[in-house]
Amino acid sequence: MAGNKSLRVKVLVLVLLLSPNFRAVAAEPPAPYGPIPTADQLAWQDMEQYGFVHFGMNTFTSQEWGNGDEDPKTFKLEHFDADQIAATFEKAGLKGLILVVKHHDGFCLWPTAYTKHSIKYSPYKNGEGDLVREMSDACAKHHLKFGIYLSPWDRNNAAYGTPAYVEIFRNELKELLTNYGPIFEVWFDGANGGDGYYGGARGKRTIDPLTYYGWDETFKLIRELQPHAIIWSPTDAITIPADVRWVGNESGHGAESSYAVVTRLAGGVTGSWWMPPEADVSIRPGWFYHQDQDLFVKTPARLVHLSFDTVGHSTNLLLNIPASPQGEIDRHDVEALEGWKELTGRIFARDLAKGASATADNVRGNDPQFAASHVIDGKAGTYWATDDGVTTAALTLDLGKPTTFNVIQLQEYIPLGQRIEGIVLDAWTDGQWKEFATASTVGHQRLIVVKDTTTSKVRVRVTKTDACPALSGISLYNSPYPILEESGLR
Ligand code: FUL
Repeated sequence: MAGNKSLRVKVLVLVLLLSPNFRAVAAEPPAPYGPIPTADQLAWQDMEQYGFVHFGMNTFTSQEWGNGDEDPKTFKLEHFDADQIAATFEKAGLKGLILVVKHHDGFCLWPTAYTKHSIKYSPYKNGEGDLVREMSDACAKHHLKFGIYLSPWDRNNAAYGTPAYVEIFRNELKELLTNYGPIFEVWFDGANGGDGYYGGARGKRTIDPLTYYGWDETFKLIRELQPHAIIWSPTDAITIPADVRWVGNESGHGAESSYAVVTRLAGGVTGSWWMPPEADVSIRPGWFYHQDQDLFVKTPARLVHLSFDTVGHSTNLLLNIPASPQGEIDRHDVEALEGWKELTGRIFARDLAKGASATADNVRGNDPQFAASHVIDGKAGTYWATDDGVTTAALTLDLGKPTTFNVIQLQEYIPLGQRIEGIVLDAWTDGQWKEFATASTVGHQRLIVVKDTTTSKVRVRVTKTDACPALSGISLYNSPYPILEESGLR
């Protein structure tokens, strides 16, 4: 009996060794290609959409850029409804909120010990108020990550332009990073120097934005006090790389070919970093609330288009929704956000690729771990990959029956880096493949909008890639709303 059993075991081992599946288990995942994201950058990328709240002295003077000579008493806030603001963000599907705690006019929304130009000297709660506290508490309650925008340029401060101001700035930052819980993103604006009040001296102060602030020291401080915070790059000249960069416009456009990796000169050496783009854009013409702009709030359709143009191009969307002098999000903005949420829900209601059968002309080591089916398993952590050296490959989804769609969503497995630079989509039409769309980069997410397309089979061809492709998601949607027609609004 014992002899029989050991024979059976030997036969089983032989069968396993010879089966393609068994050999596949031994396949190694592809090596990372180029710079790769940190865990915090990946978590940030997954947020996709979050918002700014511009609120401050400008809200009460109806300005965009205050000069810095405004009396703190002008900040006539009677009631601040942090709960309404956070609830509005949460309902809109935004994942975080970045509060402008000090704009260029220098007025601080928290009772800082480092300037008298703050809420402490305003009528709000008789100087006992702290909007950073109120807002960060409300964000925690509404499941929003909380971030801060602290303007480096300070048109109020007498010391601006001298090393003493840089110390003040860092001390303000320290207060913010140590008193208000976890900060997911620290945002520094690029506007710098120029005219201001400067403690009564008035006039123009010019600084060198690359050297004046000593960003290296400031970044070290952030890394030490909030190691998980994402740092928004305030300048192109970096020695310590930031985590994310400005997309290059304030109108909500991601690049057609969108790269998370940048190559720049830093400290005299050219280096490459994972530093994906973020697009900041306002729901209104201005960044701050102005009543005469109530009728110019972006429509739900425009917001859908914005998010396709940014998140659909691997660019996180930072949508500004300013609070009004009543300390809340105005109803015009609330209505637009509700409409946006509803339209988005309708577009992504049903993934028509779910349940399809997926095959590929190359699967890494024939290993089920890298099978084509992973692109439709709904899991971000699994992916289809090919053998090393494969730079063109095709994956086919058999939908089983003629299916109509107009949005294709592709996702690359970015923990291994960004690889793909060319994609072609074919539809099975009249017994042959017919190309119906192309795209360049994929990255975290690529949304491709096409005319209504009806087919029973879709083929995704990778036509250009820097290393063997690793795709984690392919989805098909049928938007009842004509997204393409909005593209004229670019
Ligand atoms: C700009 C600033 O000058 C605007 O006022 C606004 O804060 C925007 C987000 O960044 O550069």
